[in-house]
This record gives sequence, structure tokens and C-alpha cells, in this order.
Amino acid sequence: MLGLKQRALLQTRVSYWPLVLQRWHRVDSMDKVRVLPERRREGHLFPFKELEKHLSSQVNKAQFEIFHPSLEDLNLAEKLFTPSSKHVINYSTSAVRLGHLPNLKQPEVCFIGRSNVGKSSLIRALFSLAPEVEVRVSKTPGHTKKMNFFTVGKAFCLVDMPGYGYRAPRDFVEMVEPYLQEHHNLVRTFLLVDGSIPLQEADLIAVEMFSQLSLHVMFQLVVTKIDKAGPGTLITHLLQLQDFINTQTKACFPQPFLLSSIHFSGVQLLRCFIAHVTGKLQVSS
Ligand SMILES: Nc1nc2c(ncn2[C@@H]2O[C@H](COP(=O)(O)OP(=O)(O)O)[C@@H](O)[C@H]2O)c(=O)[nH]1
Ligand SMILES: [Mg+2]
Repeated sequence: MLGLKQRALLQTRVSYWPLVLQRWHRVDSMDKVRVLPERRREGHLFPFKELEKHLSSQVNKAQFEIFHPSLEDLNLAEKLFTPSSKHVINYSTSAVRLGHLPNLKQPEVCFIGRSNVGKSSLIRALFSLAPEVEVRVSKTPGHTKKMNFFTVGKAFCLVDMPGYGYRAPRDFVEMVEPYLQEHHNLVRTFLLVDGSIPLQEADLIAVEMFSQLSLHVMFQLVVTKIDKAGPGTLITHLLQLQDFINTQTKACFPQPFLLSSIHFSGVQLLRCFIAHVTGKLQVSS
């Protein structure tokens, strides 16, 4: 018979190993990406590559690969998302009104989208190399009711916006519109859409709002939860999105970014793009 102490030790080991394996399977850093076989590596860094082979030659594939940085660029961007004593990454503050915003000097990018589309999960995935940064991911939709600011050293700031659609805060319009329109630190808006379902009415309303506001920055689509959809479904949604971008949007960067916050595919590419649009990284391609 095992003593209590030994049993406790055994139980710790049993639960410890899956945790180690889980961490290993979180391919969230370039070190982990580098050891993947070449095809998996490409598919992880550039998720569109996985779909490309299923697409007909009539589809304009170049639109999905406009931003295609080198491994070196992706490495440099990762450094910006890695904290150190001189480069502190942290949650800075929350605000409900433009007038309440802190006096932050860094350029900002914001993440906007329906409640439950995966905004907070995405920010958490971007900050996976700084696990002490607390980004709340809610179990109940509509949890983020404020604009939450996260500073990445002196380089830039990420802003988690309250969700719209189901149970959106009543003052979403008063809070978000003035921020998008008047806040001059803002350099790019990322509009998140769920890749596992077709575009929703609320997504169309958001895009309409962007065009009516004549924003001073471009916005761009990030397709979340790609791990939840098979390639056929994802392609259908992606082609729908491509048509939508080309025919019904103004000031939308043509390339949608595909991403899974669970598997981390597309996360390194988005880190690099953020470093690029905030002027912190000149990409070589
Ligand atoms: N499978 C999958 N689930 C996700 C992904 N991103 C978010 N989720 C889940 O979707 C739910 C809502 O995510 P959350 O980040 O809170 O959405 P928010 O309301 O837009 O901030 C949570 O249960 C997440 O675990 C993803 O990339 N893949
Ligand atoms: Mg949230």
C-alpha cells in the first residue's frame, strides 16, 4: 500500500505531465514554431496556406497574403511581446468615456467585435509570453463593459473594446464611436469576426458604422476560432468575407487575418502586423 505522501506525489505527477504536454502543444513562441516540420510550420504561421490548396484558381489568393513577413521579422516582433525589466507589459487601465482616457503616448490598436467573438482570448494569446498580464476571458457573454488598455513598454498599446450585439452595454455607441473617431493615438482597428459561423447581422452593422464615421484609420478583419471550423466551412466563410470586403467596405485593409487563440495559429503573424502598423518594425518583404 502506498503511503499518503507517496500517493500525493504520484497524483501530482499524473496531473503534472498533461500540463507539460499542453504547454508544449501551445505553439505560442517562435522557438516552438521552429521545431515543427516545414509544412506544419507554414500552416501555423500563415493559416491561409492550409486553405490555399482547396481554392480554385479563379480566387484572388494574393489578397490573403499581402502581409507576408520573413521568419526574421516574426522573431523581431516576438521580442516586442516578450517582457523584461526595461520593457514592461501590463494592464494599464480601463475607461468608459473618451474623456476618462489616461494620457498614454504610445500608438494604439483596438480590438472590436461582437460579444463572445474572442477579443479577450485573442489579446491573451498575443500576451502569452507575458503570462502575468491579466486578461479576463469571460464565461458569460458581454463581460467586457469598458475599454481596457494594455501597454507594451513604450512601443504600443492594445485596447480591448466592449462587445456589441448580444447584451452589449447600453452606452456602447457613446463610448466606442467617439473613441474610434477622435482618438488620435489609434492607428488601426481590428474587427473580429467568428470564422466558424457566417457573417452576422451585427458584424454588418459595425462595418456600416465604420463607413458612416469616416474613420481616420483603416480597419481590418481578423477571423477568429478557425480551429472550430473544417476547411470547407472556413473557405465558404472566407470567400463570403472577401466578397464583402471588396464590394461593401471603405477603408478596410484587404487581407483578413485568420487566427485561433486556442492553437495559436496566426498569432505570431498578428504580433508582427501590430509591430508593423505601430511603426515599431519595418518588414523586409
Ligand atoms: N475554439 C475556440 N474558442 C475560442 C477562441 N477564441 C475564443 N474562444 C472562446 O470563445 C468564448 C468567448 O471568448 P472571449 O475572448 O471572452 O470573447 P469576447 O467576448 O469577444 O472577449 C470563450 O469561451 C473562449 O474560450 C478560439 O480561437 N477558438
Ligand atoms: Mg471580452
